[in-house]
Amino acid sequence: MKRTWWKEAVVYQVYWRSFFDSNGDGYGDLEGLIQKLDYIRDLGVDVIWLNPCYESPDKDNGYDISDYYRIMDKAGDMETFDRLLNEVHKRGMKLIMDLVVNHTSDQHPWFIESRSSKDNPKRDWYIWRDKPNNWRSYFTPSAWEYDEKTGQYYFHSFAVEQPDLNWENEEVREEIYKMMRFWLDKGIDGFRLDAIALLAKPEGFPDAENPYDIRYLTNNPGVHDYLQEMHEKVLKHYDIFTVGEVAFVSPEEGLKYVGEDRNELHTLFHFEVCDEMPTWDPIRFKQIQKRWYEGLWGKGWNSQFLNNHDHTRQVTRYGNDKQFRVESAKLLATLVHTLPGTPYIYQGEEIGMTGVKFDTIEDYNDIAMKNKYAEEVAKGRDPKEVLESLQLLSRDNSRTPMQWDDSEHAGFTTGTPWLKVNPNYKEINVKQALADPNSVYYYYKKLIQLRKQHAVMVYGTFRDFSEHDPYIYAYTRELDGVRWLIVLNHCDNDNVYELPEELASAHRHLLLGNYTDVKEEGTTLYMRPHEARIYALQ
Ligand code: TEU
Repeated sequence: MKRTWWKEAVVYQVYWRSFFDSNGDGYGDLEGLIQKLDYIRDLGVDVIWLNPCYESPDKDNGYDISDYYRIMDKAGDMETFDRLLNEVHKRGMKLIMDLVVNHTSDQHPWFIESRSSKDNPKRDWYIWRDKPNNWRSYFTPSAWEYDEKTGQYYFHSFAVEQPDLNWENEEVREEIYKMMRFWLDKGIDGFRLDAIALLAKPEGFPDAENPYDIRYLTNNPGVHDYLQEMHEKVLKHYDIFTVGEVAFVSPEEGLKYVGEDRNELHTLFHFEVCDEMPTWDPIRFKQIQKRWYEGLWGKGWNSQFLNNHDHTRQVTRYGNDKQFRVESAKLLATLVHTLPGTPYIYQGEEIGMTGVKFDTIEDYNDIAMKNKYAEEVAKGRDPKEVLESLQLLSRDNSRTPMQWDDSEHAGFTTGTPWLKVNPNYKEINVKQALADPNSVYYYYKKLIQLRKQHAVMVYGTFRDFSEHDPYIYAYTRELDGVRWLIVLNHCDNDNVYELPEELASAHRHLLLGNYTDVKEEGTTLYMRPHEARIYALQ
């Protein structure tokens, strides 16, 4: 298999508005990120993924861009961005930008022109129709919005304020490619391509049988032509790393985006876990891993992540954030860093930050959640019940400010934070984590070190030795005669793992574990709640 830096890398996602506020306005900013770069570097991170910081009315926290060539005031300015890039590079790290090209803000001058009249030259830059079909958008009951001025509807896959660009229009594509070159010529190291599987729309927009199953929004014929053109005209001319957000795909479909012979993207985020597996489902999770491994291995590269700015923090959603928070956070980290693919850390995950439950809808900010809340309450449902039903998966679970210390607002801001800090910041914060040698933070650091020292962790073949076990996940990675065994007890109780014959005779050397000692007898491993072990077998 071809060895590349981005397969070996560990990526750290910075949701800058919640990372560190340098000027007291309540929003994190690029200057704040610069001040915390040493913290990120010390963890061992190679690449930073920066959420969108372009000019934006901020209806969807920067995913509604009104000027691709400017930095939004909340984040800073272009001079600060240039300095950030330079400071990242000085520390031997790389920076990839989040880029949204499926849609813009409705305040983008292109859209303002487009909606101004039917014969405006930019009319065709967006998607206009006389009649809507029955599709829903990700965030609203209809994917179409009526525009009185010209008496037509425009299409939006997300919020009303996020009209989709018309990728069939060549001028649109050329403008986007030009803008991508602008950023790449600055020296950024790649893109995380937002909602990239949505670029192509189906001919004629036929009605869906079940409008609630929004798969129709993604993977439509033509998307690969756009990506191959983007690769040809932009991406292939730079030594960069690209990761595309590709929802609702099987490994076979996914391979079309990332196949090494396809000239499209390097890697993808598929969402079989984060979108489609609401709570921990061990057998299903194992099947997903196995299928993606078999589908991609040797042909294209996967990503590993259990949360991001759209998905509730992993220790809350997939682990135990109460009695076993520390053990569970370490177990999930072990999983993400030892399964095949490039591992992602979402800011705060490395100290075991948890999700949040605010008492009122007013305390929430997430447009997806707020729209859904309004829709359900309008149907006559009990508001309290609606709030409760939306809490676990609200995107604000992962967006609360980074917890730096136990001072007011967790040391995130001297002002009023744009979103409330999780009340548990007095116990869970960076300062505490750095002072405790057994913290989640130091465990991440060790995992990342291991990845740098042992190619088996990146390039090793994968085999599951626990397919039907609902609690224990045991698998090997193997490369050039080096064999590792990972054993995880994803459970609040003790469990026993009997080593299969094939592995039983090997000498085991413990490389990393999340308990201070190891209980085993012969070929029987006694695993405590949320215990994780990485062994080298000899
Ligand atoms: O998300 C796209 C998206 O579809 C997610 O809402 C969804 O939850 C998922 O994980 C993929 O199926 C991206 C951004 O990450 C999100 O923050 C934006 O709101 C959205 O695009 C619109 O730009």
